[in-house]
Amino acid sequence: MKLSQELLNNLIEITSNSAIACYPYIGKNEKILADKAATDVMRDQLNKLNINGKVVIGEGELDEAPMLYIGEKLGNGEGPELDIAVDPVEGTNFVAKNLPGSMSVLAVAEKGNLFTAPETYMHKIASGNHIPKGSIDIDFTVEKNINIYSELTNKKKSEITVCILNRPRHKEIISELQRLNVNLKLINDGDVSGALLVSDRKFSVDIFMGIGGGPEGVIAAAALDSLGCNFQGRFLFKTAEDKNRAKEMGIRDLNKKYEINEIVKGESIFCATGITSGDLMNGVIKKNEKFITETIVTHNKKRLELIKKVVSLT
Ligand code: VTB
Repeated sequence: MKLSQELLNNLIEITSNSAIACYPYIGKNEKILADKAATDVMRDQLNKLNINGKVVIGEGELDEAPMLYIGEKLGNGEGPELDIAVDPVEGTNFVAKNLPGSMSVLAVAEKGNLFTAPETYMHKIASGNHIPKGSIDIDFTVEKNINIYSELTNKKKSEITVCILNRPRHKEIISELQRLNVNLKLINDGDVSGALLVSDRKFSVDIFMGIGGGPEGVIAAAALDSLGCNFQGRFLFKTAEDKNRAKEMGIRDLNKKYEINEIVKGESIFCATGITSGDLMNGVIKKNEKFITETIVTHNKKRLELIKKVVSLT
């Protein structure tokens, strides 16, 4: 394997520590401070690794520092060349308001294998690995996709659940799903987790759809790829600035529908540690002088693994 077990262990350590760095900010209504605490730890620890990494999915551009920005070099420059996607706090509102589902996330692939995405919206659709590739399509109507899913799984429409961000822009999709008598799982933020809920039937989510962050789409695709799940995305570039930025990043066809294997290629590692407890894993727990973290990990064609770590306070 090209991405080593040592790298995987290091990434688990890093997202655990960046989640722990957020712990004091849970419920403090200070999302910027929470994000900064996690970002500082993530950057600092990534820079100590024997890697020659570059951020391909980050938060903004250089002038928006101190965030980990697109193009930032990470590592001591002495190891493998890697593309790195960072989301030190996915769900900053959840941390600030002490709500379920925030996590600290990293995804890594070999250089050139992870899509460099600008910070813009993405229209996404995801389904589990029990659905044959190419069956459900972002360009089909909601009704057509639900009918296909229903036929493939022998589920009645009333037994199907769709996860979607609760946003005014989804008014029509949500009404259509209601008309079809499909169950909704309406999430307020955190659409990386939302997309991952299709990966295992125990989460009771059949399809994830709708418009969310583009970077979050790429990160979710990295995990879904390892799990053999389906994902398609199309960036939505609205302003002239967005469009120019996309062109600068090498995106020629601004309306292109991306298949999962165009977003993430080859081997990849996805690593997410819970900050506040959610559907996927528990959040950081402080017990005596120790922190207990839960991290979900995918590495190449391995199943979603849940790793518990105990970190002593120093
Ligand atoms: C989602 C969600 C993120 O942004 O991508 C969302 O996963 C999309 O943007 O947690 P809007 O909030 O503008 O709809 C977040 O909520 C925050 O980055």
